[in-house]
Amino acid sequence: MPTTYDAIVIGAGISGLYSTYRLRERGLSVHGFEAGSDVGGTWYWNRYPGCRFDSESYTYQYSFSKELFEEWQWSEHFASQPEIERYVHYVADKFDLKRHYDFDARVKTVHFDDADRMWTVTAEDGRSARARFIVAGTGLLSAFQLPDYPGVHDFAGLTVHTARWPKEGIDVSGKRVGIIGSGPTAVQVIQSIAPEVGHLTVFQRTANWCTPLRNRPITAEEQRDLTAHAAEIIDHCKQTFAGFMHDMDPRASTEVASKEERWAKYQDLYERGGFALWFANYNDLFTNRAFAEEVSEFLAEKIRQRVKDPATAEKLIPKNHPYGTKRPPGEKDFYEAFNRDNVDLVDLRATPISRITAAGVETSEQLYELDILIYATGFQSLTGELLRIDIRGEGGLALADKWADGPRTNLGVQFAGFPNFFATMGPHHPATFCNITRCAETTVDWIVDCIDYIRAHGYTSIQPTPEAEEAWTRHCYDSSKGLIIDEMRDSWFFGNNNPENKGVPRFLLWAGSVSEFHQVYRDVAAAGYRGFEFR
Ligand code: NA7
Repeated sequence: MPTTYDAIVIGAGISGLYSTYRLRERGLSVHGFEAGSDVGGTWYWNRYPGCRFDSESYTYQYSFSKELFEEWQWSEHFASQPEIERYVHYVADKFDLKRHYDFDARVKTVHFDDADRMWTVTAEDGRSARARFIVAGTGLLSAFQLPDYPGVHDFAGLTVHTARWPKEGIDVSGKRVGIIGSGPTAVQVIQSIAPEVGHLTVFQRTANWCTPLRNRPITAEEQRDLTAHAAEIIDHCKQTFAGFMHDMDPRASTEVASKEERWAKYQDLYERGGFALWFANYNDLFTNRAFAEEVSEFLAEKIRQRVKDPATAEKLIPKNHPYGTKRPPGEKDFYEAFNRDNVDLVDLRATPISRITAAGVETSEQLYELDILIYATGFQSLTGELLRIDIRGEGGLALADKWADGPRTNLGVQFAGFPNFFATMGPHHPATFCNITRCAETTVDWIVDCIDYIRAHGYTSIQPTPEAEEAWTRHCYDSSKGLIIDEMRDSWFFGNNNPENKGVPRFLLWAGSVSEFHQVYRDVAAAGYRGFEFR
């Protein structure tokens, strides 16, 4: 008979670890399941070359412990994966969180028992536990995807997805390497390995608007300043649109009559780095196509300046979406990589991949022979990490069936028919467009307060009312209307590569601001968890 706990946490990443910490602090017995061999979540799996934050390090860290906050110092403005992984270990060790987890335990089933209203969680290897409450800290970009090209498993060389990069690394020196994908991950990999490989072929389906990250070491003086203002920085992030430290300009671009003045601002933001151009720009960037296209024109000019071969530069300039409609990759010398003799760019719109063969990648034009094939092809975004688990609620209702026509949630945190099941970062969760830790802490605090409320009132369970779920779901699907992204629907925000969408992308985020998200969560709790029913 499996051991029974008050709560089971799935995942030992940023939100899972914090859930474990908070639940234990409130006196609940907690057990965790983690597919990886150790803590870290995203920062455990994504250990590919060049992996680093695109949030400023000090805006991403946990803020729940003053001591932790004061102890940890980042070495760079945008820390790299090894440092981030060290940080997550530091947190887990400091708060003695690892002992609660089964590691190497990928969850296979999460089933609700109608008789005693308890959940049973079972891992692939049969390890199992029961609990009244489930907190799924399974992330939003965890279920990695390979394309469905014919022969995808036929390649005789080394195949690797960036989200499964081996711990011991891969020796790319002198090798013929191919990479499929051109999102933020691919950009980080390409600029890192280009100087090392024998030859690199980049297979690009959609060019992206990449902007300089401007990473650099944190100087002693900067550190003193950051330490002095650490709490203020975090508080400030909670007031901004997406939880980063950048403030949108209070003006719309249309209020600035002179193109020279607007252009000077783009240049300033381009110099500032991080997401400044995205989140500190004029406030109509997401709604005014002409303005987004002007910023695109500014960036296209930069690409033409940086890439020597005009034909390659044109391929690297996005033609199907303006700036700001996809998450813009941060880069250092990504564009300069294409000036190297050992790097080639293949435009998959002009010459699509026909199949993967034992020798390499075959396009409509030619076969590219390779030693190593890297897939930087992203994730079954937002839904994949939950749908890949067999989750069954009341009456055996399968989550996959409930979501057959798209996800349905209340506040992104609970699903009707799945009592006491909480997701920290699923679809339609307001936190998914956020600087993750900033919103994960709020979400977990909300969940843990809610569990406290249930226990304090002698209830056994909570789940959304069907009406509230319908209203939130409709609200989220509608929230992209009027935004430029809605005209394209071609990023992971819409699950554009998610198989369950069957080619009909749906908006999987909530297009509100971080401060609105905090308000919505506060209001619902203050109104006795309006839109949820207790038993
Ligand atoms: P993304 O941003 O989802 O990018 C995936 C990339 O892979 C993107 O360029 C896709 O092109 C490409 N892709 C996906 N499927 C295919 C196929 N079948 N053929 C060719 N190319 C393909 O994932 P990332 O890992 O880069 O970044 C994820 C997030 O992590 C990012 O937003 C940051 O928050 C960190 P497409 O654009 O679909 O044409």
